[in-house]
This record gives sequence, structure tokens and C-alpha cells, in this order.
Amino acid sequence: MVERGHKPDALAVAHTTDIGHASGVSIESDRVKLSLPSGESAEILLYGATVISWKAGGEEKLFLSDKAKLDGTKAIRGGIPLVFPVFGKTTEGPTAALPQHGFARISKWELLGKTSESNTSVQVDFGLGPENLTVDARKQWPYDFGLIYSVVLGKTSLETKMLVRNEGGESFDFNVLFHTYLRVPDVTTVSVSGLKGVTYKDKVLKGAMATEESESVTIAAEVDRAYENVPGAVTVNADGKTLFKVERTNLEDVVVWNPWEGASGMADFGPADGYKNMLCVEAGAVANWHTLETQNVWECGVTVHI
Ligand code: TA6
Repeated sequence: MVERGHKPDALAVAHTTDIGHASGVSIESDRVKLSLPSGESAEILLYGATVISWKAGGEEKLFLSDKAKLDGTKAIRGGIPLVFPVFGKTTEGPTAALPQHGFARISKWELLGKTSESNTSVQVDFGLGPENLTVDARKQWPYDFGLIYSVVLGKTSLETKMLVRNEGGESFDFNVLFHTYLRVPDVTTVSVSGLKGVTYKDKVLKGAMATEESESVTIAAEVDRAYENVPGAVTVNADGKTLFKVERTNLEDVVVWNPWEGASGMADFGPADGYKNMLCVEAGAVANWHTLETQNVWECGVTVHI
């Protein structure tokens, strides 16, 4: 099973931390809240280890649908759902039986504990292994694996990291992606930089491949693109300012998604015009399978800076 640090101690410290005055971790039955003395905070549900809120600079930085189901009956529409071990839906191969985007976002994760804390940063880790899966998910993907997911709240950043371990006797292939719903004031006035010259698969055009020609990608209709091997940081800009800078470690691809008016077809999407206040910029390893040999470990991460 995945483990990090001394779980009982970490939890004991977390329970006594005084939120609002020091950096800290507060634990409720279904979620964990992080906070810094300077006011920044994050909230993570154990269901899917989904970050559902990140506040910094006095503002919410993530979009969460007001119709999102937070009771563990459906993947969360908003925040940062975790995609593993498959991006999208396959119809053949070892992930064919899994639902869209795999089981990580619809499984209940274990809180492993707080691993570090200072006045300017606090980190918690979550674990997921076969023992946490439903009987169905276990049958659908019968590999022995361990995931450790870390969320690090900083004063002007939120870092999310994943460690994947193959604990079984055979190799497995996987995708991983942080399906981050960024909150933006008006999606029609933002642009995304850092993608020029990058090849992408356009799901709106039934998977056609294209090359990005624009220095600044703008959103004026449904966009659903998986950019492959993006060389550097991607920024989301508006009014000459950078709203978000997305930096990746060991994650080669970036998905940009906005459902536009198609949002009205999603029962858990609200308000109806909420698509104007969101843009998914998703760091991942999705264009190609990653193969993890038996007993090997693979790590990746993404930091969103404001
Ligand atoms: O990451 C983009 C994407 O795969 C889109 O194709 C899309 O429809 C979306 O994720 C949301 O998927 P979901 O399963 O959460 O409805």
C-alpha cells in the first residue's frame, strides 16, 4: 500500500492546527482544508482527491459548477479531477472496461497526512491503491499499483503532484492528467500562450490533427484540443496581464477545453452560462501511453502560478 511519513502523527498534528492563524490542515469526514496565515486556502474532497476550491489574492481561482455532485455519486464537475489510468474512453486494450477518464476521480482516496508546512506553504498527501477501489473498478483494471497525490498550497501557487508505483509482477500502461478547471472573468477575453507550433488532436473535429498557428489562442466556440509535447510553460492572459502560468514537470501534453454552449447538455453543469467563467488547461501525459515496469515508480507534477 502507498505510504508516506508517519500517518498517525501527521493526522494528530493536523487536527490541532488552528486554521486562520497559522498554516494548517483541517480534516472533516469527507474533505481536507488547507490554509496559510496570509489567507490563501484550498479544499480537497477525499472523493477523487478532487481539489474543489483554491483561493488566493482574495479570489476563487477554480471553477466549480453549482450543480456539481459532491456526494460521491459522480465525478466532480469543476475543480481539479484526476484522470488515471486512461484519458478519455478506450474501446480496446487493458483500459477498455474502464469509464471515461478512469477511476481516480471517482474513487475515495485515503488521507496519508501532512508532509510539510511553513508560513508560506502547506502540503498534504493522498493515497490510492487497489484496496480503495470498488469491486467493479478492480475487475476493470486488475493491476497492482500505488498512487500518491500531493497538493501543495503556496502563497501564489497551487502545486499538484502524482507518484505512480507499479507494485505488481507485470508492467502496465497508463495516462495521467490534472483536469484543472481555471476560473476566468470572461473566457471570450482570455488568450492562451505557449502553444504556437505545437501539434494537437482536435476532438471537436473528430480527432483531426492540426498545428497551432497562433501565438495567442482565443476561445469563441467549443474548444477541445490535446496539444502534444508542449515545450514550455503555458499562460492564460487577459487585458495584458497573466492570470495563470502553468508549469509542468514530466508531463508532456496540455489539453485545452471549454464546452461552450454544449455545457447545457451536461446535467451537472451550472449556471447555464458558467462556461464563460471557466477554461480547462489540463497538464497531462495523454497522447501516448506511459509504460511502468514492475516495481518502478514514475513522478510528475504541475504548478499553477497566479
Ligand atoms: O479533457 C477534455 C475532456 O476529455 C473533453 O473531451 C470533455 O468532454 C471533458 O474532458 C469532460 O469530460 P467528463 O467526462 O468530465 O464529462
